[in-house]
Amino acid sequence: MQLLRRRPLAASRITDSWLASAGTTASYPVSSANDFVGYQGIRSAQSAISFQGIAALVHSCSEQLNVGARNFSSTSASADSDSEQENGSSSSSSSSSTFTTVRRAGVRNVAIIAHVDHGKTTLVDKLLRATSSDLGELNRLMDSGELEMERGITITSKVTRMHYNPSASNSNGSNGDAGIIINAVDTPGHSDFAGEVDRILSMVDGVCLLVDAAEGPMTQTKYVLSRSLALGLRPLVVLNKVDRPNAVAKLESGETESDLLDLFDALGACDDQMDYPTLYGSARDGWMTDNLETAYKIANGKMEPNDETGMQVLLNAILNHVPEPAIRQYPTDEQPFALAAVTVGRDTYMGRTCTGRIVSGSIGLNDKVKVLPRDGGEARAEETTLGGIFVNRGISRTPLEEGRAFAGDIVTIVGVPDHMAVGDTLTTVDAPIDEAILTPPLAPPTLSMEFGANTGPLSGTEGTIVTSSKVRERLYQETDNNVTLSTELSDTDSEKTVVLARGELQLGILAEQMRREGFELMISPPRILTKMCPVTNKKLEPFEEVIVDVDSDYSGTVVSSLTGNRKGILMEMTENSDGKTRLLFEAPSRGLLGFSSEIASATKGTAVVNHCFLEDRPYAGPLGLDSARSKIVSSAQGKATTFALANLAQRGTLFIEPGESVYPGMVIGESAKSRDVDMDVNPTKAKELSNMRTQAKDEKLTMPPPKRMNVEELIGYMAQDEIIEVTPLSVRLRKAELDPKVRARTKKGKKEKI
Ligand SMILES: Nc1nc2c(ncn2[C@@H]2O[C@H](COP(=O)(O)OP(=O)(O)OP(=O)(O)O)[C@@H](O)[C@H]2O)c(=O)[nH]1
Ligand SMILES: [Mg+2]
Repeated sequence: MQLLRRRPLAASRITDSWLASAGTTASYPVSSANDFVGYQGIRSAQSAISFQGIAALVHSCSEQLNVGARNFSSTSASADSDSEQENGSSSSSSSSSTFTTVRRAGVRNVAIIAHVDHGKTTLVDKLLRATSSDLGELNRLMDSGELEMERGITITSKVTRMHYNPSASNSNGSNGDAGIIINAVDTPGHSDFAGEVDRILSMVDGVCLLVDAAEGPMTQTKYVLSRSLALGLRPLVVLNKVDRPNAVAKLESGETESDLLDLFDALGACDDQMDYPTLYGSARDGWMTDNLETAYKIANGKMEPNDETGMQVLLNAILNHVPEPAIRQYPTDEQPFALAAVTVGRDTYMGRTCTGRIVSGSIGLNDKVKVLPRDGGEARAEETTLGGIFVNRGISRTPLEEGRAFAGDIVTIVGVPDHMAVGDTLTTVDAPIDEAILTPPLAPPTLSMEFGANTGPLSGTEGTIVTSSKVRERLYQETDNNVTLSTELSDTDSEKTVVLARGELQLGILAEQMRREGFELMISPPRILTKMCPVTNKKLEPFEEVIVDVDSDYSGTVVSSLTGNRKGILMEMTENSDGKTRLLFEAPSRGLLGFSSEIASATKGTAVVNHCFLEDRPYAGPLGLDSARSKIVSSAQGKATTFALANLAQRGTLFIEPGESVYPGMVIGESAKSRDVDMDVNPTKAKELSNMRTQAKDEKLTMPPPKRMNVEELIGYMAQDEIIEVTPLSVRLRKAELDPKVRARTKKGKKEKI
C-alpha cells in the first residue's frame, strides 16, 4: 500500500527511542522492519505492545515533555501569584535553551473522563449551571453535533471555560468573570473515539474520573484511567448515579470502591495518585457530597439536597486537587510562545482555527504567527496575522476580552496558517520557540475499510456527490481534522481509498456524516489490522477484553455466541444479586464485529457489551461466521412487490419493504435456515392475473416490518464478499459481484480448491 497522508501526531521521533526509554511491557519485541505501512512509527512502537505497554510509552513521552513530571504536593491553590516555582521541577533541554517547569496560578485544566454513558456530559451541564447565572435548563449542552444529539453519545471532546469563586456569597460561587478559571474538557467515553482522549489529556493537569456507582469500573474506565495515570495526571473520583436503585447497595457493600482501588493499584498509580479524593453524587439530579452517609440519605429520600450538597463540592475538589497548569519558564527575558494544536478546524469567515493549551509565553491579537511541523523540520515560510483569540463558554465561542492569552490557558486561535494540522506547534514570529512541542503517541488503528464511489446500478440516483475523487478529497479533509483516522491508497483498486480507524462505530459515523453531505459511496468489508511477530514470524492480531452484563437467563446464549465461531475465551463469570451476570471474555477483535447487535436481539436487549484493546496475540484462525449465514439476494431489477416479499418473509428476515428499488446482487434479507449457499430470488415478481376476484385475499398479505441496519451495524454484519452502498436516502447491502452466475462459479472454484 502506498502512504498517502502524513501519519497522525506521533512522528517517528517519538517511536523507537521513546519506546526504549519507556521500558514497556511489550508482549513481543518491536521491530521497525515489521512496520505496518503508513504507520511506520506508531505501528512499530505500539501495535505489538500491550495495554500496559502503551501506558508506559505515554509516560515516557510525558516525561520528555516535562509536563507530566508532576510534583503535586507543591501545588498552590492560591490565585494571587502569577506563577510559582515548583519544588523539585526538573530542567529539560529544548534545542539550545533550557526551561524549568513552573505553575500558573488562577487556572485549572481538568478533563472529565469515564466509561461510555457514565454521565460526563450531564455533569458538565451542572458545572456550567453552577458557575453561570445566565444559563437556563441544559440537556447535554456539550453534545452539540447533529449525530451526537441524535445518538446521545459524545463523539468529539470539547472544552468549556468557567469562572469559579469559592468565597462568593452565592452558594454556587457564580459571579461573572471573576474567580478562578476552570477549563473543563468533556471527553467521549466510547472506545472508538478514545484517540480523542489521548490528545486531550495532554492539555490538562488533572482528571475527574466518573464511575457509575451501580456499574462500577468498566473497560473504558480502565483505559482512560491508565492513560491519565501514565501521564502523571492527578485524579479525583466521582461515584455518579448514586440515585440509581442498586447503587446504594453496591456502595454499602464497598464493592464499587474496592474495585476502583484495585484498579488504581493494578494500573501502577503512584502514592499521590492513590490518594485520590472520592465524591458521591448524581449529575442528573445536581447534587454532590464527600460524605457517604449524606449520599445514602439523599439517595434514599431521607434528606433533600441543600446548599451544602451542590456542585460547589466538586468545584472545590477541583481547586484543591487538580494542580495549576504546568508551564515552561525559559531563562530569557522574553518567553517564547508555543501552543501544540489539539484540534484544528475552519471558520467560514476567518479561516483556519486551532485549539490547544499554551505551553509557554503569551500571544496577543497583533502577533504574527508561524507553524512548526509536528514531525520536526523547519517552520514553513507562511506567516499570518491572527483573526482572533477565543475561549468557549459552553458551546459558544467568545473573544478573549483581555486580548492576550498566557501559558496555561486553553484557547482557540483563529486565522492560523492554512497548512496547520493537529499536533503542529504554533509559535510567534517575534518570540519563536526552537522546536515543536512533542505530543503523546496515539493508540494504533484496529481496522481498515475501503471507501469508493458508488458503482452500483442505482448510482447517481440518490446523491449529489458521486465521484471517487470527491470521496477521496472528503476523506483527506477528515484526516486533517481528525488524527485518529488516516488514509492510504488501495493496493487493489486505484479508485478506492483505505480508511484506518479504531472501530466500526467510528467508521459508521464517518459514513453517516458523508451521506448527510450528499455523498454516494461504497464501503468494503472491514479488515482487522494484523502484523507479523519478529520472533516467531507468526501472524499477530489484536485481542480485546470484553465485558458482557446480561440477565442471568441469557448468559448461556452469550457464552455460546462469543466462544463458538467468534473464538472468544470465557475468563470469569460473576452472578450478581440483581439477577444479572457479568461475563468477562478475551476475544480477537475480528470476532467482535457485529457481536453487539447479534447479542442484542438474542438476549431481548438485556445485554450490555463493552470491550477494549488488550494486546496483540497469535492469529486465532478463521472464524466461522460467514458460512453460518445464508443471504436472500435479489436476481432482478425493479421495485419489490408486496406479493413477492410476503412469500419471502416466510423464508427468513427481510431488510426491505414493498416499493423499494432492488437490483441483481442486492442483499434483501437473511434466510431462516443456515445453509452453505445464498438464495437468489426475484422480489419484483407480481401475482399473475386471472379472471377470479382476489382482492380480499390480496389484502390479507401481511409481513413483519423489515429489519433495518445502520452503517455500523452492517459493518459488523456483512460477509467478506459483500459491499455496503451508502447514499443520502438509503443504506443497502450488496454482493461485490452482482452477477449470480459469476458468484456461483467463484464459490465452486473456491470449494474445489479446498
Ligand atoms: N440515574 C442517573 N442517570 C444519569 C446521571 N447522570 C447522567 N445520567 C444519564 O446517563 C445517560 C448518559 O449521560 P451522558 O451525560 O450523556 O453520559 P456520558 O458519559 O457523557 O456519555 P458518552 O459521552 O457518550 O460517553 C443519560 O441518559 C443521562 O441522563 C445520574 O446521576 N443518575
Ligand atoms: Mg458525553
